[in-house]
Amino acid sequence: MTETTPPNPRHRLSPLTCDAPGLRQSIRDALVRVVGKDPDLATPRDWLHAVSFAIRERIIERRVVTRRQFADEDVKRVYYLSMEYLIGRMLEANLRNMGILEVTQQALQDLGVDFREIARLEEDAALGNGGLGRLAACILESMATQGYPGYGYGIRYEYGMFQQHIEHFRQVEHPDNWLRFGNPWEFPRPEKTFPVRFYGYVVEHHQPDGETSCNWENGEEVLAMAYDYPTAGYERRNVNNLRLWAAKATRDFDLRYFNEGDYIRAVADKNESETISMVLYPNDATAIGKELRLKQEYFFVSASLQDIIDRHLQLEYPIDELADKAAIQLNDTHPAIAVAECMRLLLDEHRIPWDQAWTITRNLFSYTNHTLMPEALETWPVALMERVLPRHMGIIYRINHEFIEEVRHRFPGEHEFFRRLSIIDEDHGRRVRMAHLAVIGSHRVNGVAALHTSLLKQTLFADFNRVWPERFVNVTNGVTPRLWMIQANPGLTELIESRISSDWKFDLDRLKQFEPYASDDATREAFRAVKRRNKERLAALVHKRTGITIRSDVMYDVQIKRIHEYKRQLLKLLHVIELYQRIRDGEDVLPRVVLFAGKAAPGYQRAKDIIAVINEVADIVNHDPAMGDRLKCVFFPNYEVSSATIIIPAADLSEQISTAGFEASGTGNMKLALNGALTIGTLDGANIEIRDAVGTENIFIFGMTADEISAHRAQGIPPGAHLDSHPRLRSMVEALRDGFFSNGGRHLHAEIARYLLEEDPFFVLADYAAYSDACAQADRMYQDAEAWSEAALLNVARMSHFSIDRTVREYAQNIWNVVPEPVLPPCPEADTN
Ligand code: C3B
Repeated sequence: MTETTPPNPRHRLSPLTCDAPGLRQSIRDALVRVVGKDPDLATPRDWLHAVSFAIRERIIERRVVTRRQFADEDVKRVYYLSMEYLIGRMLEANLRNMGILEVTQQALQDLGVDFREIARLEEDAALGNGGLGRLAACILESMATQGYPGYGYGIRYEYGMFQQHIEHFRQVEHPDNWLRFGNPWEFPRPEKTFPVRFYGYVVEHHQPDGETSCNWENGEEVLAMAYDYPTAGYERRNVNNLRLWAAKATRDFDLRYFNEGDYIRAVADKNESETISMVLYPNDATAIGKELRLKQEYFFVSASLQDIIDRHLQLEYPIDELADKAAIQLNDTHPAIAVAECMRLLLDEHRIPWDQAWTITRNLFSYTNHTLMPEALETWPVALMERVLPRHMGIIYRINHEFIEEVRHRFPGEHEFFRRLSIIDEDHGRRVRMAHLAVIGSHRVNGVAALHTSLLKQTLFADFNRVWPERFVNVTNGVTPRLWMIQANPGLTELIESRISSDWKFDLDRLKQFEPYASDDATREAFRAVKRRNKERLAALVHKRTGITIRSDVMYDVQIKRIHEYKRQLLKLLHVIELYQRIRDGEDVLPRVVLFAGKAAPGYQRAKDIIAVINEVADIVNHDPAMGDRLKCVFFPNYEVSSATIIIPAADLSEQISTAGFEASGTGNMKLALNGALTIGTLDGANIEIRDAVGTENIFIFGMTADEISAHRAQGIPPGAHLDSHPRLRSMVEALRDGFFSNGGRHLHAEIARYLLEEDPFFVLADYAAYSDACAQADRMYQDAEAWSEAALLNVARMSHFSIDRTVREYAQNIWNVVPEPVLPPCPEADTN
């Protein structure tokens, strides 16, 4: 059936029941008929798969209804192109959003199965590195919840983000073979398969009308096969789709080699094509520059665009109306080649003239930038691009030529300006600047927090901002309250629910009604009880993962994010050393647990060294009887979405201490504040907007601003000059340097001390005194439990701006020009007639 065919009455769905007996039956059936197990012999994982299959049947039903509704109503669709989706576990999220969590737990209990026990067995879908990938997952969930016709496109990596083990204090990477037990949440779509070409050459044909048409010939073809992951909106029947592409060889074996008797080579070749979707690159802040990475990018972009255009044509829309019926968002520069691929498809496959194709393309695309760090911006050598994607290189040259002509006309004589704007960087051995292609090919470009967008306009894209000031807009990030509050923190959810009506779950603005309860004694006490239970839950997990025992009646101070110099885990570690020394000196120090978690890119040696030093310091601190349980330092291994949902609700203090001007937004900062942790942070990224929302008295802001950092850098003060800014900073750094905390890694500690004293590119020492003061201020407030609880509750109540639903609405209104489709009422049982 094509998308336009009216529903055939014979194809009427008779929806499955969602009551306990119906679910029980489905789960038992799935166990036998799909998993293939006798219930008497079933393992917990068999039950996990059985319940997942039973739920997926119900999700896909709603997907069919949603798809039909979109087809009938002639909607404009949004396509989100992202190399990363950091989804986490799917069972509980799907059950909750479908509104059938409790009833399913009941059904399992009737079958003698413990939901918690089996849910824990599910592997996280970790197809992303960090903030950027998690944002993509939150956006998909919000589009479904709010009823936007949104489609995600990405890569079905065979291996996701590596698993981090800590061995002898160091990070060791293990492959994340997340699909090894099979994946009940995906629907393979072998019929949705598109060819994707690499290499080869371009043949030009001169047409009688003077135009030139091009054929891209020869080279290698790989097939992109679709796997669909339905994404349920919260208590809505809308189910959207995430389509991930896997690479398949075009033919199973190369017959040539077969005939030559070289069986092994034939099979090896097939495997080589399939490496394209094999593994996620585990880098979040540096461009990788490998040919395979470029192939991954083009692979998923080409398949997605072919699919988008196919759907458009199947719906019988004219090709020149593509940008009226679709909006495509580029999540960072990774999919920027889409601009050239869209042109190629329109020009070569659909025979649209250049100018018209260019107008369509620009109206279709918009681009989100997620970082100002120059090393994260992708550029490809022209020679590599010419070899791998010869047709695209030709298209990029022409886009660039026409663009430079346009600016030459508007800004005559400014040759230096043209050189800086050009897509081709002539200064570093001729490279293609993908960010420039993305800006030129988009009608809107956004940063992800107010400060970030304004810095983008002043620095990275200052020249483009002169050409097209209206093109640059801000859309501050957000987080989904469904995962980061309702699922992660049932205790706090229940407390809020007992005070205000439940519509805040869809409309976080309503959370403001909770504000008056911040000054209510009973609510504060209840809040502390919830925190305490969340800490006990985390303490149990910490013990299980690390063997370290932590108290649950002390301050939990957490820094959880990728390990990076600019995020300044070393600043927090110095504070741990300060506390350690003060306790040893007999001072009375507020008891606390400091918890770090985060992965380092495997090739990023400094970040890996930082992990090792944290672990060694922690080992000394945790084993020193002089600490008397007043200080514990934990490095929580293998930080992932599922562990974040346990750590975040237990936190009191949220460390957001990046060097100002470097963190584009941050989203962990939002999750922690929403769960009633107070932020200690710099004026960086979204911290600024969080401060404005929660009030300066409910957050601890310290350190140099982005402007002050620039000025400070210009002064060129040696970092060692800051040692006297704080009474003990010198002895702390010297203790590190002299190997006081080292456990075989003495050289490493000396090197970290040297790095701080001589290089300190992210101003750890320069900001230390201010940071230590801010920590002391937080400690004083924490000692007044009532004052602290009030501030924490005000944080919760004032986080409405940071709902991903607000973010998605801003994209929809200001960038995509799409409207939500009226969502059917949230009542699954009504389907059962
Ligand atoms: C991150 C940024 O580092 C964060 O500040 C930001 O909140 C998120 O993106 C989401 O916008 N980021 C990332 O995770 N990976 C990149 N390659 C670039 C930015």
